[in-house]
Amino acid sequence: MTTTTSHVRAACPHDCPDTCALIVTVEDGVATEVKGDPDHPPTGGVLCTKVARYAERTYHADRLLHPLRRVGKKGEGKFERISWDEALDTIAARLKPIVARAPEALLPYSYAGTMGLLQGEAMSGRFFHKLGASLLDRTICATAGATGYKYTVGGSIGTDLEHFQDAKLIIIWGGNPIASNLHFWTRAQAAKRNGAKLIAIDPYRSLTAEKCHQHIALLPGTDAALALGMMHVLIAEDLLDHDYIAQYTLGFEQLKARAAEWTPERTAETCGITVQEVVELARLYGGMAKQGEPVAIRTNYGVQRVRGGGMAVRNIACLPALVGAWRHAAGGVQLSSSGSFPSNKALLQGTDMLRQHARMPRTINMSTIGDDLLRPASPEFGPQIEAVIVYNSNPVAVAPDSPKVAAGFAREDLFTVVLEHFQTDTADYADIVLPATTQLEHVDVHTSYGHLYIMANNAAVAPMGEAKPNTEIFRLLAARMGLDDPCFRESDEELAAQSFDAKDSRAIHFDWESLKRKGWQRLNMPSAPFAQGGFPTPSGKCEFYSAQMLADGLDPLPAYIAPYESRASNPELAARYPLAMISPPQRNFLNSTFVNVTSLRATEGEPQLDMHPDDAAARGVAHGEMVRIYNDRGSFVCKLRVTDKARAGLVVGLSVWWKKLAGDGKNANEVTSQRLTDMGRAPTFYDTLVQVEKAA
Ligand SMILES: Nc1nc2c(c(=O)[nH]1)N[C@H]1C(S)=C(S)[C@@H](COP(=O)(O)OP(=O)(O)OC[C@H]3O[C@@H](n4cnc5c(=O)[nH]c(N)nc54)[C@H](O)[C@@H]3O)O[C@H]1N2
Ligand SMILES: Nc1nc2c(c(=O)[nH]1)N[C@H]1C(S)=C(S)[C@@H](COP(=O)(O)OP(=O)(O)OC[C@H]3O[C@@H](n4cnc5c(=O)[nH]c(N)nc54)[C@H](O)[C@@H]3O)O[C@H]1N2
Ligand code: SF4
Ligand SMILES: [Mo]
Repeated sequence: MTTTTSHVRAACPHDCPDTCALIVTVEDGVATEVKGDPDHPPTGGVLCTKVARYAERTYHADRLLHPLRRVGKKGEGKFERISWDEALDTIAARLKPIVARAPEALLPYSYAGTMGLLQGEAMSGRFFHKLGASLLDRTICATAGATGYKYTVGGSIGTDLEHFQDAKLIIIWGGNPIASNLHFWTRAQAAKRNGAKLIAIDPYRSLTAEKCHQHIALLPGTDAALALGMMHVLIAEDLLDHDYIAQYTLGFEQLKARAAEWTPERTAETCGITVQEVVELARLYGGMAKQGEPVAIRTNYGVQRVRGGGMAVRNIACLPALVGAWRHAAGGVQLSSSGSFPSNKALLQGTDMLRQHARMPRTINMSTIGDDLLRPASPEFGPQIEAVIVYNSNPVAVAPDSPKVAAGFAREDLFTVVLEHFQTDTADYADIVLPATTQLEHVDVHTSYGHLYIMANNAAVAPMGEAKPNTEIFRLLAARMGLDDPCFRESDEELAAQSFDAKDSRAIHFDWESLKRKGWQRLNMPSAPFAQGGFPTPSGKCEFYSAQMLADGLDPLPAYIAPYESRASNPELAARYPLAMISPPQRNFLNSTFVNVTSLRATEGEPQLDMHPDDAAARGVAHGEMVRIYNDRGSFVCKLRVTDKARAGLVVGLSVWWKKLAGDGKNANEVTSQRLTDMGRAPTFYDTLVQVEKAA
């Protein structure tokens, strides 16, 4: 019989733009249900399939409940239980001599397993900054697009999620919101019911593309060209907002000359689509805008995981200014809303402590972790990496060129600590594994990259077993390493209270005590951010021409940068590996999180590869057969699904599988490369040529 029931306000911690408000039912100290808050406008009481199962993940039989020490070979996953004291003493004993000799030989490796400001980089940032460890460039997801967007618009600010239902045209460009941005999709459907037209631009007929009025299946990595072709038509047919251009943009004359080069014919040829598709898309977009209708673009990260990914987002971000779409709250473009949040990251992360060192520590790019773990000491590189502390990330599964990543983590002389909920592919390589709490067991504060609310997460239940929050683990490690600055003694409540500046007009009246009770608070932001210009660029205008880009060694105008690996750009490689492979997220996983939750994995079945019937026929492979996907970097095996969802020449392996839960112990990152994007030093996951054959 239940004696006490409570409802705790929480926030979804996952790397998803929606940052839902959660209400957790707790009965006698056990979380029995996780629901969406019906009153939070973005959430609207609805959660995705994954987080509706959050209790199942939290109480999973495989949760790590106490510290572990490796007893088998690296990667084998054999461990024995040890006490917290022993774990912390062992770590301090290994790290102290390394840090004394060469602090940069220590590297943090983390990403957005939790997006929380506290359990993300608060105490951990202070810890590594104080020691002078290598800095980590957190590029694995969004920096190419964010950089291209910033050059053009000035910051990660765009159309407010809460207005999309009023748009009359929505272009979903390189995103699959049914899987990865559900609460945007709800609004796109409301717009559709109000008569809006939905167009998906995606090489793959995703769940979302299938439900749009029109699907333009261009070749991967060619979006920058499509945007240039649209500009060409908009200018040639005078579908422009001359007044907006004159007042609020920079460089129109130069842009005009550049766009003139991108005839619909050249664009269609580059993108692998028809001339009609190019011309009609531009006419619809510019024509509706000219009639005063709100036209919106939701662009997402799918366009920027290729060589020219930064430029692709930049070009797309120019379009609303050309047609004056920013005049409407329901017009414009959204890539991310993260730049709207005035969080005190530098304070939380102790960035100031970097000044205590003779010089700035070097920066290691998380997207090239494979090469960097295998790199010897050198004057250019600095010391060899001798110790890595991994938290909120699963690099052995998610980082590109996985054979190198695994080889790096397998180094006998590397000391690896992994803070985790589960024994992931990466944890298998750890010397010491430390059990971390989940969102139901710790406190946090969140921003969002899809909406405009500050979110509070209260702890709903006590930590499971001996698990501890990341913040607490780094406090304990700091003490063991002899770091005695007062900042290492601040509690999570104290950190949360500092997370926003209440004097900033956007976070006005921020007060942690009241946020905790209410759960969420909307930022004070205008509904149409650039209706009257005010772009946070150097010129204050939307920059078609960017002097900053020129200074950074880039083309100052919108341009097309072909993929590293495509038939057109690299015919010799394509002769051996003729198929372009992309590996976007599965609906029921979140990157590699949830792959070990049985009910969700059962829904996705097993790793599959989608291939067009013509390509399957040419290779003599049939639906349901096991196939081997390979290139010079590696190979993995999948079950083949023959379907015209993949355009001819394209194969799609939905991701990111735990390697050890796939039949052959490998996943799509066996074949992806460590080459980086044009801007933002980001990975090129969707810029990959492969060949496919029947598996032996
Ligand atoms: N269910 C679920 N939700 C997620 C995630 C997840 O793993 N699962 N991941 C979260 C994270 S970390 C992120 S960054 C976001 C990602 O969110 P999105 O950026 O929306 O990513 P995807 O859902 O992968 O959609 C990308 C789409 O881009 C398409 N695409 C691939 N290459 C190209 C290209 O060159 N051009 C164009 N136009 N399209 C292309 C793919 O086919 C895919 O349908 O989602 C978040 N939400
Ligand atoms: N082939 C291919 N590879 C990709 C992508 C792709 O589309 N295709 N997408 C890329 C993208 S967009 C991204 S963002 C990256 C994501 O890569 P990661 O950021 O590594 O994300 P996850 O795989 O979800 O791993 C997060 C881990 O953090 C753990 N975790 C969660 N909360 C906590 C916590 O509070 N404390 C601790 N200690 N651990 C916690 C989870 O258990 C999980 O194992 O993957 C990239 N890799
Ligand atoms: S993963 Fe995204 S859609 Fe699902 S509950 Fe979390 S924030 Fe909401
Ligand atoms: Mo991501």
